[in-house]
Amino acid sequence: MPQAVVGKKYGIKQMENAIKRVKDIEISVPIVYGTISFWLGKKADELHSHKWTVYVRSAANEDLCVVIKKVVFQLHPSFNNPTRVVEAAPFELNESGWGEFEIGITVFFHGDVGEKPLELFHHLKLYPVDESGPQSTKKPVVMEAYDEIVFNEPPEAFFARLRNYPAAVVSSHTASGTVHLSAAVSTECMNEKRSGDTKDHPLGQWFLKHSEADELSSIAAARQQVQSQIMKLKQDLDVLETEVLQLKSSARA
Ligand code: SLL
Repeated sequence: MPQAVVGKKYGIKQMENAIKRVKDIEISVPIVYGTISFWLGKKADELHSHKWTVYVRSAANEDLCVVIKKVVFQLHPSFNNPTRVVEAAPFELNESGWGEFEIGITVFFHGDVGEKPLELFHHLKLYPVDESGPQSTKKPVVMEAYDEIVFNEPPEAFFARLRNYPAAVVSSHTASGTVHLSAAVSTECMNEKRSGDTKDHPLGQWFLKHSEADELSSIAAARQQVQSQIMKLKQDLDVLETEVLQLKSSARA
């Protein structure tokens, strides 16, 4: 295999040419990334009002280690060693702190995936959006985002490893349309002691559902809310315009 020389255009090109890709195949890996944070209540001190977990998980809670080699979480500079590297699934990090900030999440794939690292950002939320109610130590604040990592025309070696992997949806685009190929359970990526899946995760009860139907209904609800706000603003505007007219006519009188 030709040697790739990083930074030299020619070397990289050679390397790319050496990878054989599977035509008409797309692999999609649905993922969820986010944070779950608990208020510490009586145990809180000035620097640690909340404990929280940031994670990247499979939307189906399967083990992601077949695809992901490591995840780097970039924390706020006020933390000790703010660059945290997690090299095994589940890709998550537990911390405690006092403030909200943007967490950088860099997902590195295995070499045979043939893709550059994926950069994600997630806003750590400690306080509920509706801050009127009392904080609770039992009910956490959960913020999650759903996404799909899509590998188009994957390298052959990666495809061979992944085609029976339950967290991946393999589609074949042919002239007759898109076919979802069946997925069987793979034990390829179990580490000796435990699986890296998140099916029995201690925080599992707080994980959100991210089906397409859920997404659509929350979009519909948000749209309705915006519509009713627009209506209210229009009514307010009407009232103000009437007042302006009245003031103008009384000024003329
Ligand atoms: C804010 N801009 O002012 C944000 C910064 C930083 C939070 C939040 C550190 C904890 C530790 C920590 O929670 N930093 O030192 O262990 O709200």
